[in-house]
Amino acid sequence: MVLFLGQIFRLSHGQDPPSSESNMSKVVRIIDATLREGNQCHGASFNEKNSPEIASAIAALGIDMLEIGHPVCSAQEIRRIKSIVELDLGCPILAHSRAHAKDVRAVAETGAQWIGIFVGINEISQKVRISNRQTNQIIKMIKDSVSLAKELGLKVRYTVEDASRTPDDILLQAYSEAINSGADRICYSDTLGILEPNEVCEKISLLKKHFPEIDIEVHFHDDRGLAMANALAAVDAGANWISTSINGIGERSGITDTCAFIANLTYRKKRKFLHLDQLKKVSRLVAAHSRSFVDPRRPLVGKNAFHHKARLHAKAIEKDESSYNWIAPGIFGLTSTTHLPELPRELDKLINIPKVIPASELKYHTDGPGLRYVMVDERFVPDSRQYCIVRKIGLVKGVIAPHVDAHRHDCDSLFMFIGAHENLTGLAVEVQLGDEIFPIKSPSSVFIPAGIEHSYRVIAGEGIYVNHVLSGCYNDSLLEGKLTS
Ligand code: HCA
Ligand code: CU
Repeated sequence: MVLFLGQIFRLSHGQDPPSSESNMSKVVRIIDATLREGNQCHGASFNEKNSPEIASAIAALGIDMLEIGHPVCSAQEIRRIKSIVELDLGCPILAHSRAHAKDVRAVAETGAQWIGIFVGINEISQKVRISNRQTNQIIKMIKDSVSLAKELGLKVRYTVEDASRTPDDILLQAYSEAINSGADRICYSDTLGILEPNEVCEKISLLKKHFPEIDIEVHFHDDRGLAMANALAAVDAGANWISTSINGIGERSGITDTCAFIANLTYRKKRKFLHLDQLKKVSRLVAAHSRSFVDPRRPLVGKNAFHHKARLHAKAIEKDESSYNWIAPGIFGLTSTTHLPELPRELDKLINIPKVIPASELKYHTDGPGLRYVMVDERFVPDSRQYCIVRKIGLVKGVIAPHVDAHRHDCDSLFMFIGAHENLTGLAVEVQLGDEIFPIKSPSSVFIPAGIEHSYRVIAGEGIYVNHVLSGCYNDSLLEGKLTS
C-alpha cells in the first residue's frame, strides 16, 4: 500500500507506527539501548538514581523507543525500569528477556510496553549459551516465550542472537516461529560485529523477501569498526529500526553510536530531529555515568570532530566552513575550531608558580576559609587537561559556613586532606558523596567518580586541602543539573 508523505511525517516521536506502513515508505526509527546494552560496558553503572535523568535526556532527542534493562536480574533492576516507565516520557520502553517464562514475567512486572526476547540458535549457542538444547527445543522456547509475552499484553521484538553466524534456513525458521507466535518486530543481531556492509545487505534482503510486512530491527556490534557502516547498509536494504547507544557504549567495542547515527540520517536528509543541539550534552552525561569517556576523534561529539589544525585547513575553514566539514556543526549547536591552545614544547613552561585566586571564580563556590592556590589548570599550562588547587586552612575555631554546594563533574576527581600535625593528622572535614555524608579525618583522600554529586566542608583543625580534577577547566567540566536538592 502507498502511504502519502504527510501520513509518514504525522507519525510523531514515540508512537508505534501503524502496521499498514508500507515497506518502501517506512521511516527509519531508532531504539536507543544505552540503558541496556550500554550498561554492559565496563565502568557503566546505570542505577535507579541516574537512569531516569539519562532516559529523559535520551528520549528528549526524539528517539522512537528506549531499551532499558534486563528485569529478571534483580528486584533492583525491576525498580530501575519501573522508575523510567513511570516517567511517561512519551516514548515506548522495551525491556530485555531471555526466552524463559520467568524473564518474560519479570518484564511484564515492570510495566514496559515492549519486551525484547533474544535467543541464539546456532551451534555455538546450543553448546555454550543455552546448553543441551536441540534446534527444535529452541524453536519451542521461541514459540512459548513469545506467546506468553503476547498473553501478558506485551508487544514483542524477537532477536536471533549471533544471527550473523546462523545458517539461513535456521534463521528463517526461528523468525517464522516468532512471527507466527505474534512477534511484532524481528531483530537481526550481529553479536560479534563480524559482518561487512555487503553481507548485511544480503541478509536484510533475505529477511525482507521472506517477511515483507514485518518491521526489521538490526543490532550491530563494532568489533571491526563497522557498526555504523552496517547500520546504514541495513537501512538501504530495508531495515527500519536501528539499535544504538549513546557514545556507542556496550559490550567490548560497543554498538552503533546514537548521536553519529542521527547525524548520518540528518546528512542523508532521511529524517528531521528537533533537538540536535542537545546531542553533545547527552553524550557528556552518558560518558560521565558510564565512566567511558569520549575519544577526541569520535564523530560529532569528540573534541576534535570539527577542529582543523593544518594551516591550510584552518585558513579555508575561516573563509567557508563547508571547506573541511562533512556537515555544518552549527546544526548541532557546535562550532568549528581552528587554533586550540597546545601543550608548550619548551619544558621550562611546564613548571608553574601557584597563584592565589579565590574560589568564587568557580560555579557552586564562594571563597571559603584560608587561601586557595591554583597549582595548575589550562591557564597555567595550555591543554593541561588537569586542574589542581591547594587550600591552606588555618586553625578553625567554632563553626564555619560551608562554601561549596553539591555539584558533579564529567570526569573523575580527587579530594586530599593533609593535616598540619604529626603524620598529616589534624584536619577534620565532612564530605558529601552522592546521598551520603562522611565525617573524615586527615590524612585521607576521597576518589570522586565522574557524575557523582559531591561537596565538602571544614569542621575543625588546620592543614591543607588538595583538589585534583581531570579537566583543564573546572567550570567547563561541571555537569549542569543536580540529582538531589
Ligand atoms: C546480549 C546480546 C545482544 C542481544 C541483542 C538483542 C546481542 O547482550 O544479551 O536482544 O537484540 O548483541 O546479540 O546484545
Ligand atoms: Cu549486543
